[in-house]
Amino acid sequence: MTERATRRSDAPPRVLLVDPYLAREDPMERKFVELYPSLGLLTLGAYLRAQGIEVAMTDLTFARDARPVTARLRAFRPHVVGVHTKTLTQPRAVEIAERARAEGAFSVAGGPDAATRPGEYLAAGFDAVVPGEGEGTLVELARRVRSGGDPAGLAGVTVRRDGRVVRGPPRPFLRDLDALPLPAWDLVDMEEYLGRWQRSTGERRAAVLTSRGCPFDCSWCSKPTFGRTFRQQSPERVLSELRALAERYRVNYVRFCDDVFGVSRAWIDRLLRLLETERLDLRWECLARVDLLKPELLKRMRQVGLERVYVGVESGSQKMLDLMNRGTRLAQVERTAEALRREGVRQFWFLMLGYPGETLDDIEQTLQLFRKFSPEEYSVSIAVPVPGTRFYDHVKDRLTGRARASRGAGGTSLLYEAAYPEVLYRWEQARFGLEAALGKARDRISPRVVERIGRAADRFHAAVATPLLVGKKPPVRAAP
Ligand code: B12
Ligand code: SF4
Repeated sequence: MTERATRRSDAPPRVLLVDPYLAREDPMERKFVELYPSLGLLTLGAYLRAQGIEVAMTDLTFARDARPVTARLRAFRPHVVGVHTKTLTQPRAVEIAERARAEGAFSVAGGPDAATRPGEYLAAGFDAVVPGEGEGTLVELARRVRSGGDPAGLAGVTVRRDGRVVRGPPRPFLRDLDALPLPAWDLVDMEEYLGRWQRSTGERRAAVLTSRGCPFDCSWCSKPTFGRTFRQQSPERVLSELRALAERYRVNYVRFCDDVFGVSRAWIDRLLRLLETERLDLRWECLARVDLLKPELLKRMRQVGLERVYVGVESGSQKMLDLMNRGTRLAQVERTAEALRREGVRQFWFLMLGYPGETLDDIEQTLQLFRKFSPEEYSVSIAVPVPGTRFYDHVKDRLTGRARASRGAGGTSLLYEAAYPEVLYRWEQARFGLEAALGKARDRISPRVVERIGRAADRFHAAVATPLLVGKKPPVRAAP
């Protein structure tokens, strides 16, 4: 390491950031994923620059393969190559570490997947992993590598020495998110992202993050980077980012990417007041919890451009919501769904099947709730036990062989021995598909015909499909 790291040690460190996500390889891309550049990398890039580090980025989102990384390595000659990781992109990330090594650069992995299993990334060839918040750690790491020192022991850095994983002490989280510079949008081809949005929706859409972490504690949720910590930027800082996007890139639609938007009522009140007075002419969407979206708040959000809300409904059974430790009530789901419909805000529901303790009756309650509100968009996934969650711990002795291989795809296969066979969950997913189609058809064909088809499908489900698909497995014990 020493020889390649000391190369031109008089110059400031150079860091190449890489997003290994290739949209064309993502099976979910056509269905749900809407393309935005990684905010984690753009913020890291801006922070490094502010500390005097030279930064370049290769974003593979629109590429055919990872070859552009090698071209950039040769042109930029970075001391450090920093790769963002998701489970889906793990093989590509490892390939990039190999390319970095071939060009004599130090490779470091960060982001949600490397944070969950740093040892595997090190064994696969990365020189280091940063499992937590990246800004301060990457600056120190780049300086240490550039000066020829050993990064082992640096706060926030994990390395492998003599076959053992060596973790540096934890680095405290950044306290003041307002102190972060605006994301370095110029590191990616913003026009490629915005142009695609413009062609498909007529809007120039960008992603914005106002907070880090989430204070809630759903049993299946993996939060390897920020844990249960929660910090937010001031509404004024958020507004300056929105203004910069509008002025520099003519952005007129924003997706707030926070885990949960508007956790603090005082905060959201202030942001809405600013949006009311500033008149940015912006439309936006966010992910919110039903317990936080009070109808009168929703009305004000709508007045300043709210178009769509992602809602984690998850189940139509209160028993299941409690088992998942969601902290929400069915009455809140219904109140929110009604208010969203009244205000003309599109709703995207997240639903989950196959969580431990769920019976056919619970699934039926979920379907009835779905039928009642016919959300404009939805995703119904089969519960994925992600390592590091209570759900995973509860079922880890019952994982199927596919669990490891399909961790990244998520939501389409049954990865543990649940109450019913996978085919039953797939069938239930199809029932939601039919229900959604019928919901849409209500405007075009007679509601009576729609009802009749629905009832026939229910009868077929009860009399034929269920006995055929359920098999004779006894239901398993409930979740923790
Ligand atoms: C917004 C979001 C999206 C948006 C925008 C994605 C984007 N391009 O940024 C959309 C909806 C498009 C999306 C899509 C997908 N997403 Co997403 N997404 C998120 C979400 C909610 C926030 C991401 C974010 O901006 N975080 C804030 C930034 C500041 O944090 P960060 O990215 O983690 O980066 C920090 C550290 O991790 C670290 N770091 C990150 N990278 C690196 C690299 C180096 C070298 C270093 C040193 C440090 C470092 O430093 C950063 C700053 O402190 C997260 C959940 C979450 N809370 O993170 C899920 C999440 C990242 N997504 C996830 C998934 C699975 C996907 C998809 C693969 C879904 C799919 N297709 O099936 C796609 C992939 C698309 C893509 N382009 O990568 C998972 C990843 C889990 C995993 N282990 O893989 C997460 C964690 C959600 C979850 N709990 O399941 N996503
Ligand atoms: S699912 Fe959402 S609300 Fe629940 S803990 Fe995870 S991020 Fe927070």
